[in-house]
Amino acid sequence: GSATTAPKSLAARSSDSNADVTAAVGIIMGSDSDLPVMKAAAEILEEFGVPYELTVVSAHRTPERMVSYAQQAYKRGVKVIIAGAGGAAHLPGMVAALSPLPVIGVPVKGSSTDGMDSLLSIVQMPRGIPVATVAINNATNAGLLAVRMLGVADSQYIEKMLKYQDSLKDMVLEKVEKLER
Ligand code: RP5
Repeated sequence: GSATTAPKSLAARSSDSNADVTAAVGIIMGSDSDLPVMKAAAEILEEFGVPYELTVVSAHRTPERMVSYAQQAYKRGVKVIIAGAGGAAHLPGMVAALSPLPVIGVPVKGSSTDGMDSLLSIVQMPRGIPVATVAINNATNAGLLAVRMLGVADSQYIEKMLKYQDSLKDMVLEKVEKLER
């Protein structure tokens, strides 16, 4: 295919989309072992009706794929990239270096250092190349932050976010009511 055509594994998804829809958010991760954490971002995007794509791109094991993904994503219409990785987590920062898009980094907790290795690898970016880093394993917040970014240009997401925030408030108030009963 041409340079701006998505690989087959990158067909946009969301509950109410067909395969021709352009993904607004690209979710990438260093390994399929990151999927149990990263799927929370996909669940949020499903909930908000955001077309997204999801795939594995490894900075260390598939460096050329990382370069082409990062260089092509904006040309294919992707607006925000969510990148998750564990350990020596170079993927989010390298993708931010190669792409003009906002990159949200998700530090994925590994087995040896409680995710601190990944957190510090992702958050300590040099001036000039930002990565918006969420908490360790908090792919939910990465999804929500992506929705807020899309809200800048698409007010349906602002409306949906206001409702989501209301639902969080209701949830807490219900618990308070039960506690105080
Ligand atoms: C990182 O190494 C990946 O993002 C993953 O979190 C970690 C381990 O990968 P696997 O050895 O499980 O494939 O690059």
